[in-house]
Parts: sequence; C-alpha cells; structure tokens
Amino acid sequence: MRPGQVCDGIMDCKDGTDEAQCREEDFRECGSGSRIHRSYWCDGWPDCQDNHADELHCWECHMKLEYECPNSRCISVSNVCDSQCDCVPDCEDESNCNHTLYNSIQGSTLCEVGSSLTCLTYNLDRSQDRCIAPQYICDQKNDCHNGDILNDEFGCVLSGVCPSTSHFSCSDGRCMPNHLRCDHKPDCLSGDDEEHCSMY
Ligand SMILES: [Ca+2]
Ligand SMILES: [Ca+2]
Ligand SMILES: [Ca+2]
Ligand SMILES: [Ca+2]
Repeated sequence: MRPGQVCDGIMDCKDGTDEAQCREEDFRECGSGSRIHRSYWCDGWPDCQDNHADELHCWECHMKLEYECPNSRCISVSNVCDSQCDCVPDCEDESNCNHTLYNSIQGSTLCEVGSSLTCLTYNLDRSQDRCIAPQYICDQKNDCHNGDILNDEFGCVLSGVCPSTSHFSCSDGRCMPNHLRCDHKPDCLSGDDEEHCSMY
C-alpha cells in the first residue's frame, strides 16, 4: 500500500484498515510541510521525498549490514554505490565508488554486466535502475527495492538446479523462465541468457 492510498476515502484493504486511523494525530509532517501517515515512519523506506525525515534517527545503524548516511539514516550496504542516491541531500553513498559497477550515460544508469545486476523499477524508468553487486544476490533480501518484479532474489533456488525445462540456469545460480532468454536484456548477472542467441 502506498502512502497516497491511506486515508484517501477509498477502501483499498478488504477490511478497511487503510481508512481506519485517519485523525489529524495519525499523520506526521515531513520537512516540506507535506504529511505522511505515521505507519510509514521508520518502516525502512523513505516516504518524505525531500529530506527522508521519516527514516532518520529510527535505530542505530547495524555495524556490518548498514551504512550510516551523514543525516543519520541507515541504509543497507547493498545500496552503497548502487547508482541511486539514498543519502539526501548530497548522495554520499554514491560519491566514493568503484565505478566498475555501473556507468552513467545521459542520465541513464548502465550496470556493468558481470559486475552488478540491473534492477528494474515499477515504471521502467531507466534512470531509477539500481546496480546490485554479486554478493547480495540470493541473500533473501530484495536489495532492488522494486517489489516482486525481477529483482536480485528472483529465481533463487536452494539446490542451484532448475526444476523444469521451462527454466534455464544462470551462472549466478538463479533459474529464469525461458522467455527471458534472448530478449535483448541481460537478466543473469553475467548476461549468459543473451549468449548464443543465433540458435534461437
Ligand atoms: Ca517510511
Ligand atoms: Ca545508493
Ligand atoms: Ca538480495
Ligand atoms: Ca534476457
């Protein structure tokens, strides 16, 4: 449920919980004066677009798994140098990067095949792509933050063996549905799904 759907007068949840707590005191103010529902405060994802106020000073950053932005927001280490600005306003998380992970060309991000995995976003706006380093693939956390469309946890199988002929295996250990083979877009970390395509 996105913030705009909470308390908009339309029942989006079957049980109506999205319209149940809609008093003035159920909202909190972002820096810009916009308001978001308190249920989005400290939920791990910034909803105050201007200053991320809803995700500041929520908890102490986890030493190994999180990076502390200068504004004290804790972000996952997987989102440091992933091409998207997570520390507002100065994007420190993207300022000291080894750019073998991605190239930025005219506002678009190009993740480097083999070095990082391209995460697509809901609206397929290529400037929103994140580039996720190999060590975060199949670690049971969606580091792409893109819901259930293709992300770094898609196609992970414990055995490393694809269950049926409807799927093929990437060298990164994931199983992809056959329709992603030779669709001119690398879905495997190393782009093996786009190799030997003249055969198809
Ligand atoms: Ca939030
Ligand atoms: Ca980032
Ligand atoms: Ca992951
Ligand atoms: Ca593909």
